[in-house]
Amino acid sequence: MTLNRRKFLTSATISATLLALDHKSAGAMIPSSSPSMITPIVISTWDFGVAANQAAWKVLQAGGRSLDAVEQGVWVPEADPTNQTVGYGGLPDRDGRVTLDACIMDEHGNCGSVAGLEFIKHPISVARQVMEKTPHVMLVGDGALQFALENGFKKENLLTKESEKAWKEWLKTAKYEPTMNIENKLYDKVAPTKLPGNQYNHDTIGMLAIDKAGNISGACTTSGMAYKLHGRVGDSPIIGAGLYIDNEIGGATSTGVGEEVIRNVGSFLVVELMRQGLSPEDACKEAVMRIIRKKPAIAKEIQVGFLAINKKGEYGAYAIQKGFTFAVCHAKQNDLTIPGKSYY
Ligand code: SD4
Repeated sequence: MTLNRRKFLTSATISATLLALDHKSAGAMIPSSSPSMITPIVISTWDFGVAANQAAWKVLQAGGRSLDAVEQGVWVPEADPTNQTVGYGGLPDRDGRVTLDACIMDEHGNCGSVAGLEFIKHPISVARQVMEKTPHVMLVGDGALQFALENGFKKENLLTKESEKAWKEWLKTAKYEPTMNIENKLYDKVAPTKLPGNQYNHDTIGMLAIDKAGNISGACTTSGMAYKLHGRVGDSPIIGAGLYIDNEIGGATSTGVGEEVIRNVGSFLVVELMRQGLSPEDACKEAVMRIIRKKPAIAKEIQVGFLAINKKGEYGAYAIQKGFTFAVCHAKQNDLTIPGKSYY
């Protein structure tokens, strides 16, 4: 990808028209005369979304269901011990316990969720089983663990040496800064994925996919805020906050300081705004603006980002701070991370 094209991508809402372009001929960007639906497609938050999307793409390309695609896609960061914000290797809470939050939602409006789940590497799959095997939506803490073990999940230590070391270092001052927006402060100096993991205190993977049948599903999974109070639950496992899918309209997911996303029921809001006719990026922007308008002083200090896709496969993102990235994968593009737009 040339610089010109990258610049173009960063400054334009990515639309079906744009994606119908010939991706090999940078600079010669002639829109296709008949923009069509960009499906199948998968998009996900942050740079680690690139590898996750590739796993999801295998399912989509083979004609599989978007629900399987998003589950298998987010397995990648969940299983990665070097990723200290999702799954195995996630930074612990202030008591040194790795507690995971995840949720999943399908094209029928079915959904499942776990919060504060310990010792299970793939909370997204437990969330899926909550959806498929119980009449409930959400299981938390010990109950979620009990359910996982009863359903064949293996109990594992999720606290890696690196994350334990980072936590012990943190204990020296035990300063809890949930509002810190680290990627913004360091983004200009070094790409986020190049930072030593323990310099992050948050980053969730939210993934949205549309399959060949045109059906939309989403998944969201995280270890939440590093060094949070034990028992704290963020937006990521909460349907409507961290993730929402409406198969008639589209889907949305969020990342950043979960408390503000919950307060504004962020992902549901984005989907409803798309229902009213806003583009995915404009819907994400309006959801971000609600947070900023309600708490301008706090908003300056925190990061919240939304990512959305509509039924046509058009997508967009918007964040309070710069530094938010997302990854896109479809038939013509499979490894690009595009900086999302931001308010500041
Ligand atoms: C939370 N939203 O627990 C999650 C953390 C995170 O990007 O996203 N980070 O509040």
